[in-house]
Amino acid sequence: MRPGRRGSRPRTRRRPAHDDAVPGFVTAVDRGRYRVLVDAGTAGERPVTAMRARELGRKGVVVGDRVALVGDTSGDQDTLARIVRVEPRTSSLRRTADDTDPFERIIVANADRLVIVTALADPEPRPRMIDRQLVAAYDAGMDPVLCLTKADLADPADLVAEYAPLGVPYVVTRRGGDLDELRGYLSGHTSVLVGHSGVGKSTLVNALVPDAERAVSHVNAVTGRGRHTSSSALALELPDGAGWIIDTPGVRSFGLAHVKPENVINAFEDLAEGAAERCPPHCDHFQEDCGLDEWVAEGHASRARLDSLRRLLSSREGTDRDPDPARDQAPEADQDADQETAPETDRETDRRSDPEADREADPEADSDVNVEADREADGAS
Ligand SMILES: Nc1nc2c(ncn2[C@@H]2O[C@H](COP(=O)(O)OP(=O)(O)OP(=O)(O)O)[C@@H](O)[C@H]2O)c(=O)[nH]1
Ligand SMILES: [Mg+2]
Ligand SMILES: [Zn+2]
Repeated sequence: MRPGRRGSRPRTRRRPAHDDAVPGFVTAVDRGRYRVLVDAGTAGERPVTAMRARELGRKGVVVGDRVALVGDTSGDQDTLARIVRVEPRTSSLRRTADDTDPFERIIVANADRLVIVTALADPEPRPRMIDRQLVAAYDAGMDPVLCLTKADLADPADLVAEYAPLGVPYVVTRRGGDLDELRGYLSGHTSVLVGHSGVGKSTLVNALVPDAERAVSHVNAVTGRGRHTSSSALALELPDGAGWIIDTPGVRSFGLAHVKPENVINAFEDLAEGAAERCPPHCDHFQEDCGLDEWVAEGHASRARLDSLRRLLSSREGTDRDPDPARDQAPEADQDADQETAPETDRETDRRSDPEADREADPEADSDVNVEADREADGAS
């Protein structure tokens, strides 16, 4: 695009600049201010409030990011550091507002486990939402685990049976129950809790992290909906250095416009092998000459696995908007996370015509996301 520019750029302007920058870990984002943990695990461990430096350009900063800070990194009251660099991410958990929205947002960076939290009742489980979150996990290269909460209210057997063919590990929790099995899945990982509002994500975080003090609120008895109590993502360290857990706000939908089908099928080793061997190029695995049915008929994989794979692939189509129109009027609590456009899928889109694209340049504008929640004082304000 700009021939010769690279070669003529003065050497001093090349990255990495800021050799003296201090590394940190973003634990919270709130209206353009970032809470960054510095010197973690040492006597000098401290949270530092930071803003993004202009030189970051459009690059988003989200919870879980590893960043480099300059300026006042003392963490003293009323000081502000600047984030001058975001280190390459090992994973990016993404969603779009719906499947037709090409502008994805990254929810959390660098996490390796996705805890899909679903209540067995109050609110009712919605398998389609589980499917979509599974797809998001596979796409991000994260290991999913299902956490079925509120087993004191309903029996998990049916839901467990439905997901058995997928081989996704699951834990069942109940009010006052012990969480050792869940701890086992979290230990040594950076895990993200996702799910509808009111399923009990913050309740779990409070039980796992003694001084977390995440606000929780009841589920509306009439609508069965949660109240979008948590309004932004927050990373908390598990006791004894057992890893990190990231609580996120309940979302109504999990758009998958950005997902590549290959990433989904690659999570099914037995079927991925069949697809490589038997399917025509660019097979969508629904077409008539798809080789997977034959692969299954020959006994290389089970029919239930193939059905589950196809269900997940089809969950990418259409939206998972609630069929009840009354519910659609309810606000969706959303992340304070910065918008980030998808370089892979958005090439055709004219960014200049996109009102969302400007958000990146003005972090304050992020506060206009459709949040109507009992705001929780959990951010770095
Ligand atoms: N009966 C029962 N209630 C639970 C259980 N876990 C959580 N709850 C209740 O469910 C309600 C919602 O819990 P939260 O932890 O606020 O849910 P959340 O997923 O964080 O919701 P958002 O922050 O809105 O996304 C609270 O009233 C909890 O006390 C459970 O295992 N059994
Ligand atoms: Mg919550
Ligand atoms: Zn196929």
